[in-house]
Amino acid sequence: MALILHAGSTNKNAYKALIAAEYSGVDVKLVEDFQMGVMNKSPGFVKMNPIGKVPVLETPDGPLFESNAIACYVVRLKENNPLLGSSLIEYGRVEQWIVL
Ligand SMILES: N[C@@H](CCC(=O)N[C@@H](CS)C(=O)NCC(=O)O)C(=O)O
Repeated sequence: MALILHAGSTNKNAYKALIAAEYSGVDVKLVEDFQMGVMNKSPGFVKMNPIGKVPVLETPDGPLFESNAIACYVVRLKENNPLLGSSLIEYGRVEQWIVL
């Protein structure tokens, strides 16, 4: 079953998770008919992210916010995912691009 990502379809921060998902073979879908400034301010959304910002990913273990954290979570869902690197220098290089 797909993990649901809360954000609009043109949100650049949501693209990080969607691209990571595509490269990792993980099923992530944007929530339908997202309306910025409306849905992300609803009580249900604020329970998922108290600062009311997108993206937020619904996971089986609860919601996750911050796009970099979401992208890393998605990548780690695939065992031995080469996107994570396989040596200290590769881990560092992955990290350096994530925090930019
Ligand atoms: N550092 C956050 C930034 C989140 C963020 O600023 N999202 C904007 C849209 S790109 C937002 O939800 N703005 C709505 C608001 O501030 O009310 C991330 O990478 O997820």
